[in-house]
Order: sequence, then structure tokens, then C-alpha cells
Amino acid sequence: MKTNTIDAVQDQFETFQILSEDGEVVNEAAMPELSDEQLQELMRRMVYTRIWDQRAISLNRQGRLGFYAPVAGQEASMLGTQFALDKEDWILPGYRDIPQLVFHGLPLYKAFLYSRGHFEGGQIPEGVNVLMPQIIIGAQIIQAAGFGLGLKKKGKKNVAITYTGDGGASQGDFYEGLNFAGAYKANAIFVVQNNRFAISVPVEKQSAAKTIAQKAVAAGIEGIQVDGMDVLAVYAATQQARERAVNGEGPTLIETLTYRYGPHTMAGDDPTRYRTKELDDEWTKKDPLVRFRKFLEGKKLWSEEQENKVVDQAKEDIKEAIKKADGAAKQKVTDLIGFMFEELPYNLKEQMEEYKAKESK
Ligand SMILES: Cc1ncc(C[n+]2csc(CCOP(=O)(O)OP(=O)(O)O)c2C)c(N)n1
Ligand SMILES: [Mg+2]
Repeated sequence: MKTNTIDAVQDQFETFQILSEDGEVVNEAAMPELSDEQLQELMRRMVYTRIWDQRAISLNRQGRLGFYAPVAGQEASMLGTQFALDKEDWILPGYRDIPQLVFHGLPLYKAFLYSRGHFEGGQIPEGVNVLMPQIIIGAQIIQAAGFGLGLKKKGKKNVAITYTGDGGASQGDFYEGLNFAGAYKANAIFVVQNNRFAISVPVEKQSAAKTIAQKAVAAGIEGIQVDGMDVLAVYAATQQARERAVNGEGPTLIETLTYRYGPHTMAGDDPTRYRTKELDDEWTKKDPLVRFRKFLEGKKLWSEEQENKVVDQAKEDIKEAIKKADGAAKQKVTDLIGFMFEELPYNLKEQMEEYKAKESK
């Protein structure tokens, strides 16, 4: 009797890579068809996001932003996936996935208002196909399965893409969502950004599985593990997953191997308590910006001058966006109550009256 199916399955999940850590092409056959301008745009977005992350961290320390989950290190995973989407595709993010929303059309000042817990940060402009970030770990997986089924039933050639972390892949919702999406061949893409830690818990302690990608097998869907520091590999894997989904071939689970250079959030965790310097150093060498910059420089598509231009632009945009966020009307209790229900229940009607009276004083 043979029961060693685990090895047979998980050994198939090799890490898909196009660029080596030195920016050399190691998989020419998988190279996506991107124009020089598109390649430069990918780099621009990653540099922009790195600067924005640095500014967001210092604005948070100054008390000028609220909740913030740093993204440095994860730019290729975030922006490589988003770059493969159509404007009409839908993004169902987690709390760290703000860059994808902004590059899908959410104005930057709204991202800042979201960070401040201001309701305007949650009001998505018409035509921007994103949902608000989910804080409940794994909840968006089930929503994406349903959303993807909805798109399919409407005959849309579009996908719902959702993001969670390695920790999210340990949740019940994750398995339920994948299974449902597989059963109904929903137009969905599930991205697990495996940054190796769920706050302080290492991925090795969360699961006996060698990869998260292999969890696709039990749901009967496609699964791939990608080098999440290689923006071209991430892009190519997402583009393929998208093609399959819109052609009725069902969902895909994409695991990106990545790392967050900063803390979990700005609420006060100290990564030195749960990560070694050796591990940090190992992943610093894999920096997605350094790798892609080397690749582009080799093709004479990127220069210090271009980089500086992006840095200046990012700083300028952030200044403008913060100014705009500062200009938002002060949030009132009646705003919060008013947005909760279309028809207020009696107890909230009472509270509404009470606060209206207080606020008018
Ligand atoms: C259902 C639920 N349980 C616990 C938490 C608290 N919590 C917030 S973030 C987090 C870790 C998530 O780790 P991971 O999925 O790897 O995502 P990452 O933050 O690393 O991107 C936990 C446990 C939560 N928000 N929701
Ligand atoms: Mg994680």
C-alpha cells in the first residue's frame, strides 16, 4: 500500500523564476511580452511605492497617519500581479495591499484617509474596481470566490483577484474559498504573499506543507509557487492565471515567496524579536528593486536620472495627497452611524438624534 502521496505532489512545486538575484534572465522561454515602456513603468511603480512606504512610515511616526502596514520588500509581488490585470478586473485586498489599489485607480489621498480611519477613505470612486482592504484574515478569499463566480455568470471576461498572506493560508476561510472557486470554476485568482511570517509566527510553524502553492491540489485548481522578488515571474504567472480564468478554465492559486523588510504594522511589533539578522540579510540580497534595476540597466532602459525623477514625483504626489487628506471634513459620529444602514434601526435612530444635537452645539 502506497501512501506517500505528499512527496510526489509537493516536489512538483518548484519556484518559478525568470530573473536571478543578479538580474540575469534564467528562463528566456517564460519571458513575458512587455514593451520597453511597460518594463520601465513596472520599475517606476516599484520605486514610487518604496518611496511612498518610507514617507508613510515617517508620517505615521509623526502622528500624521494612522494604521499602516509597511510594504517594502513586497513590491514585486504586489505590483507584478496588479500589472497583469485589466482595468475592469476586481481587486479584493488585505490591509497591506494598498499599492495595488492605488495603481488600479484609487486616489492616493484616499489611501491616506483610509489609514486615518476616515470614512472618505472607504468611498471608492465609480469605475475603480476595488473593494476596501479586509482586516479579518482570510475573509476576502471567500468573497473573491463568490465575486469570481458572479463575473463568470455575467459572462464577463474579467477576474476577481485577492491577496492574503502565509498566515491567511492557515485560516479555514482559505480552504473553503479555494474549494468553492474550484467547484464552480470561478473567474478568480488567489495570491498568497508568503513573507514567511504571520506577525511573529514563522511559516514553518503554521503548516506541515512544504509549499502553500500545493494547497491548490486538494481544491482541484492550478497552483504555482513564484519567486516573489522577481517582478517578471510574478507578472507572467498572473497573466497566465488570468488567461485561464477568463477562458473558463478555473481559478489559480499563486504563492509568491517574498519578505517584508519592515515591521508587521506601525503599531509597535519589533521584528528583531522574531527574525534573525541572517534571515534579514539573506532577503535584502533578493531586493526586487535592485534585481529589476540591474536587468533594466543591462538593457539601457534605466538610469539614475530616471530613478531620481520618479523619486521626486513620488515625494511631490505624497505632499499633495496629504494636503488633500488634511482638507477632508472632520469626521463626526453621525457620519459613522449614517453610513451603516440604509434604514436605521430604532436604537441607532436614537443615537443619531442624540449626536446630531451634540454636534450642532
Ligand atoms: C481572523 C483574524 N485572526 C487574527 C487576526 C490578527 N492578525 C492580524 S494580521 C495577522 C497575521 C497575518 O499574517 P499573514 O497572513 O502572513 O499576512 P502578512 O501580515 O504577513 O502580510 C493576524 C494574526 C485578524 N486580523 N483576523
Ligand atoms: Mg505573512
